[in-house]
Amino acid sequence: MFNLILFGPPGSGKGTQSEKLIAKYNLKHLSTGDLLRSEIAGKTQLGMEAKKFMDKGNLVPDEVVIGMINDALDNNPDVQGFLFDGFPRTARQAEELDELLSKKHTCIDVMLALKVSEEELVKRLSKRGETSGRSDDINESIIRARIVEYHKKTATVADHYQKANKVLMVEGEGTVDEIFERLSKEVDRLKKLANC
Ligand code: B4P
Repeated sequence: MFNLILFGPPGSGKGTQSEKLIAKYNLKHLSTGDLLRSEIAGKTQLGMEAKKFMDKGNLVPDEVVIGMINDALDNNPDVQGFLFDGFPRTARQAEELDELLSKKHTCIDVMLALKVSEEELVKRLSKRGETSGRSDDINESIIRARIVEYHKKTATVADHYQKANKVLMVEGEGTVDEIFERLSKEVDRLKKLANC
């Protein structure tokens, strides 16, 4: 298996680049943001609970997202690898993910971390908010709250994988194709090493 985490602040291009990476490398895409939005669309109890946090730009409680990832791993036993997008987002989520993968005799091969300036993040998300209908993109104060939440709780997740020497920083500004090329170059190199 080849398992990768695409990491970065809100608006850094995780969702955008994930779509291209899963197609090229035949990976199963696990986006906790997408999973949560589909629960909201289905008006499930989990979705209604999660919405309260998401609408304020806060993270959803760990138990909820860890449970979703656990189910997704169990439901996809025969894939060539996973691309985790927007997960893990807290130190606890990272520890739980390592444990879940180790039970399946695999691990994270690499964390590719997109580097983007705060002004560019706000610009991209505000632009998306004009058309996406996403309640967390509609005003700048919620977008900034998500960035604060990232610095408070999520940035530390990179330290967790840094200890195992698994983090690679990638410049996340430029055109979508330029960034995809940078990411692909790293994946091509790392796939040959296949750690897990
Ligand atoms: P996510 O769905 O993960 O949303 P996101 O952080 O905004 O990133 P996304 O992937 O959607 O955007 P992208 O950067 O691709 O999370 C939403 C919420 O769900 C969180 O705030 C939280 O409440 C909750 N949540 C999710 N996972 C959780 C977890 N594990 N634990 C707790 N809570 C969780 O793109 C942004 C925009 O930039 C797009 O419009 C795109 O077109 C544009 N763009 C991309 N690349 C560009 C480029 N190179 N140039 C210009 N624009 C670009």
